[in-house]
Amino acid sequence: MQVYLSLGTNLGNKETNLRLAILHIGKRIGRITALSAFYATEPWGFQSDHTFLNAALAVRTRFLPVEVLYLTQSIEYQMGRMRKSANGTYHDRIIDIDLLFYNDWIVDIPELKIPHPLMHERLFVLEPMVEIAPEFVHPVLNKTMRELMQELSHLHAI
Ligand code: PH2
Ligand code: MG
Ligand code: MG
Repeated sequence: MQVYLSLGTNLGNKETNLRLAILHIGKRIGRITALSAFYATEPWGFQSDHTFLNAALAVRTRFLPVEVLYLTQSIEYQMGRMRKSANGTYHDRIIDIDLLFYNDWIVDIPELKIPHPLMHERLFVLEPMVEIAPEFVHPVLNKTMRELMQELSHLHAI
């Protein structure tokens, strides 16, 4: 089973936060088969003085989607994340680990949506995904990461 994860942090030593999360993911979720560079990005969807560092990675895992979710939440908690985003209100955070894709599966239950419902609107997710999996096809939109990023870049240029 292959899962794509997105990482984000905008508090503390951001590079250390990403490296530590990656270490935990490798130990607890599965073998990391691809890792993007770390991208410095502006806060998206909320106001903050703290800019982000974002990355994406591919993990080979034996766990099911909900199990991966619990593991990522456990890692976030272990790393000291306090407040979670609720109903579209975002907060500064030490670490955020989001599930983007799980094979080509579609998961739609209250606690988990896969593919991540906003990923195609976020350059901070698409840019690292294009780096590690440009030809990966979004199973709902039926477009590659490269195509989704081109579409989004055009929207931003208008
Ligand atoms: N995560 C959010 C909301 N806004 N902006 C950036 N640049 N990077 C993020 O990881 C991010 C965000 C919700 O989780
Ligand atoms: Mg998030
Ligand atoms: Mg999250």
